[in-house]
Amino acid sequence: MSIAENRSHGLTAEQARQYAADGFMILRGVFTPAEMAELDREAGALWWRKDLIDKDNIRCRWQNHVETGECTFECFDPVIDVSPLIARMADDPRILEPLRDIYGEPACLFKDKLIYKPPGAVGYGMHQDYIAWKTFPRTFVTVLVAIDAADSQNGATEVFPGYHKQGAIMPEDGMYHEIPLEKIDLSRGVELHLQPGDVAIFDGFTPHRSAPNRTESYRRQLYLSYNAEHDGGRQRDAHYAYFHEWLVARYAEYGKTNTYFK
Ligand SMILES: O=C(O)CCC(=O)C(=O)O
Repeated sequence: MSIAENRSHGLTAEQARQYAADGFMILRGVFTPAEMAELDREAGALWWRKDLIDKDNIRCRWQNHVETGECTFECFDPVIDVSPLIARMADDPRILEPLRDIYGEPACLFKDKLIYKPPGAVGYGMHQDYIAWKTFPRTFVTVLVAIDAADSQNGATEVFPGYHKQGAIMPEDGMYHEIPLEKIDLSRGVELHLQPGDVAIFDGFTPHRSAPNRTESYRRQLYLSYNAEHDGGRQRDAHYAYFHEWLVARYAEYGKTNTYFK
């Protein structure tokens, strides 16, 4: 039976081969303009949730402005519990079927983020998403859904193909590490230039980074991450319970002890 037989959203054998070789892939036009208009409105409405956006709420991630240094809200992590629309998207066959072809078995949602990348946000240093916590799945894969177009000007995510086969590049000590740039051949970088409704998928061991957003507009993306069913099953709740404990401990190291999750 061919890989996509009887299913309308599965990968072709060539797409599956390319993903296995490179550790990332792009699927164009997965979500319709009407669906993206709805998601655009949802992300806009969430941006105004002043009851949630607070420096002490560990749901919220912040970044400095590349020119002024001003600390700006940039991400909800998690997001599906405050957005039934995004929860439905995370369960959409157009995401789950490609993942089933990558895994050879069903995918389970592990983590969900809405990244706004507002004007001036500095972006991310080189890293792999895998972090060596006892329960962190080695089959971690992220599905990025572009809400806005992403390009070099607004800091598209840049992935480095092939390295996923090496596993963890940095020590597996349960801490987050940026990867020194000399460990990566930067000429291999591929910026994920996307249009609204496009989807990119990349492996938890694929090194990636993103440059500052040097435009006056947001570069909004969903980052929905999954694990293969055999690798811990449905463990999203357990992940966030552990992640929150870990975050609270990290903040406490900097003297910040009044954190909460809402
Ligand atoms: O926003 C981006 O381009 C990268 C985000 C990222 O790497 C992450 O959240 O781990």
